[in-house]
Amino acid sequence: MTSKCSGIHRFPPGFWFGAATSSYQIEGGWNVSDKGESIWDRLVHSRPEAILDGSTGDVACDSYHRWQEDLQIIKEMELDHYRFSISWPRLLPLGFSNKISQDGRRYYNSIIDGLLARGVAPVVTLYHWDLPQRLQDLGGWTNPLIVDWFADYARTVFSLFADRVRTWVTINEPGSVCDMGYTGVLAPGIRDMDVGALLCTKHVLLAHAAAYRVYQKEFKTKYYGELSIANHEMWLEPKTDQDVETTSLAREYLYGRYSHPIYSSTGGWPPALEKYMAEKSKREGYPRSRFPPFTQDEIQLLKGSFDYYGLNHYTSRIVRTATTETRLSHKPRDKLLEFTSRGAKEIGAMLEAPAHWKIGQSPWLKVYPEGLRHLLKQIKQEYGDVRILITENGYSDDGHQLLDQDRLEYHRDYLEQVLKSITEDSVRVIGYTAWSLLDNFEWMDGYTSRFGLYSVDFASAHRRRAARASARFYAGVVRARTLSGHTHNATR
Ligand code: PNW
Repeated sequence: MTSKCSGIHRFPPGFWFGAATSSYQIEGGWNVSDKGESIWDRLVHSRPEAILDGSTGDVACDSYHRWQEDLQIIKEMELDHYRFSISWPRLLPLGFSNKISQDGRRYYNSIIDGLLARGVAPVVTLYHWDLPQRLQDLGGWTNPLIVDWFADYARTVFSLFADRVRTWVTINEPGSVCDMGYTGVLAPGIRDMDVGALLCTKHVLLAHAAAYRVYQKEFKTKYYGELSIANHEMWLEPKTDQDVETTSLAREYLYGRYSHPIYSSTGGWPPALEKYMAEKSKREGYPRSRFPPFTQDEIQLLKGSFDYYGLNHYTSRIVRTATTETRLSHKPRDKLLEFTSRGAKEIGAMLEAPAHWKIGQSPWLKVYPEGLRHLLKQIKQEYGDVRILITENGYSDDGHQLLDQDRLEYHRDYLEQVLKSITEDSVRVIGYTAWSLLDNFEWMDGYTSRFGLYSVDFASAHRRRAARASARFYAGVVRARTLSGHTHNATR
């Protein structure tokens, strides 16, 4: 390392370091007390073959019972914030806000109070993919009424917890919810990319905006909290000059759909994509665009519905324009590629990763730290000088090692890019959230891919947690507020 003692390597005062989890992935306690069934409970129980190791989140890290151990490790790392999510069916067993579970309420109160007692700020996500099954049976995110249902749920959450929670994420990765939920990859596992996913896109965004407006009208003047949505964004780079236009359409398709309506000064769908989809739908013989337009009122409702920019980032891709042959011959090798290759069919883009990029245990996780800096810069260029909170960033391995040098390096190298973007590009990154605090149920990968700074022994009844080298490294960064001057090596 060079310039060890210079201020260049120091994170700005007030920068937040945290770690994240989500309810279904860690809690377990899937049917305790009066908890309702979620779409993930339904999926893992009815289609065990959909999960790589046939496992479930029935017990997971058992954080429903062991939340105090989670608080303990958060304390050990001296984190500034902890991002976790509320399980909608745990708090509202019927899906609707006519019945609040006292047990669910007690559970989340304990976590929030426990965090505050330890000087840790709670960052609370309202929806991290565990929709009440009852609402799914009524059409889930494809039913426009879910906008009201979500707003009601949000109001309930705010009225219970907003006196102590200042930072909120409405929806985790709307793109994953809709595009992976409706290619059959994630729950509800419905395959309707052409229409279902795009209906979901519209409603999930309006639901976010409705929750944002509920807070703004009914809670903001009392509590001054901040809300946003957490988008998953890859850095996409054109392969050649000829691929610039395709790359920009791919960006609009993969994540501009979820950011342009909220963060742009004009609002509404990304214009090129809206035009492309309208023309394509027409060619396909649809009487109206498969990509449902917004009304003027909806555009206004969504525009500016944020207090910071929530960003989940893991990986990057090189984009080239698809030829007819590549589209037909392309065989997806993993779930994410399956989704992006469908995206490729929709917009004619092929996503690739150079062979020399390191790959995590999750086949989609190709490591390119510089991509994060490019992406942050682009967000600033597109949407102005917005404050950005990195709500997720992390690396998977098979979990066998406590000396997890690869994960340590991933966090170190991505954090270094964050620092560069703050100091050299003047991007206002206000915090970094490592995914994940501890190993957990990694959706379709079950327990075969591990993202934890802490390992969890899923074979032990106690679900024993143990610090990995990456956790000690991260704790060192949090303490020193710099990347230099402490150990970068897992062997110690
Ligand atoms: C996130 N991609 O999902 C989720 O928010 C977490 O629940 C999950 O455990 C974590 O990442 C690791 O997978 C992702 O398309 C969804 O590259 C999609 C992508 C990456 C992460």
